[in-house]
Amino acid sequence: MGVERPVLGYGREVRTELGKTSWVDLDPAWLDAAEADTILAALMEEQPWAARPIKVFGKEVMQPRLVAWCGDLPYRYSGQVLEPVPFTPTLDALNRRVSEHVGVPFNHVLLNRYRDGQDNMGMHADDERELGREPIIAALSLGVTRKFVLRHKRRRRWRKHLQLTHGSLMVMGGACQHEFHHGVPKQVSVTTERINVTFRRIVAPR
Ligand SMILES: O=C(O)CCC(=O)C(=O)O
Repeated sequence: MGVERPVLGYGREVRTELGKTSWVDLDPAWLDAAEADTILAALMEEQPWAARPIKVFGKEVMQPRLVAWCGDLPYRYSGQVLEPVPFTPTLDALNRRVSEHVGVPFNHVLLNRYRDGQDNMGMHADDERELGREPIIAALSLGVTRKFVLRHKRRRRWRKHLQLTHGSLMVMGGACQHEFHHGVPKQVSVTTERINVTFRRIVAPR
């Protein structure tokens, strides 16, 4: 089981309790703008960005965004397998820093690149068995601000909207992946790019 209450170090983050057992933390300026710019430019340049298919209700469709990843172990989600890929120096340094900050030894990094507001991520939960019972998921946002939606799985009218800004770090924990779906909706007014770097700990490879 993951660490229940990460001790975050910068003092700006805001915890939102999502009921009794789930929570989300958001530090809107975990990286300052200059550092966020540098990391964004490095990831744009270094990563082998690819469009990949996933299975949605048993049907293969292209993901409406580009992806890249690295990690020591395979990660399976939405009918695809992300095979192990060595960490680049940029992502190794970032992974160590986020792991230390959150207090979880993350070993998998998934990057999503939203080319503009048409690119999006459907509502889903990161509840794969290999992430353990109550996974802590951290996500660094770089580039244009996008809206992030959390929606209760059963009480679907219950929603929370967060604005994920350049350099922000969001952490979801507790029972969040069991009780809530999350996603990044289309925003047609957005014309520039965003990268989201998501940190996971794979504890039980299938
Ligand atoms: O881009 C985001 O903020 C969401 C990423 C996400 O939900 C995921 O990688 O599972």
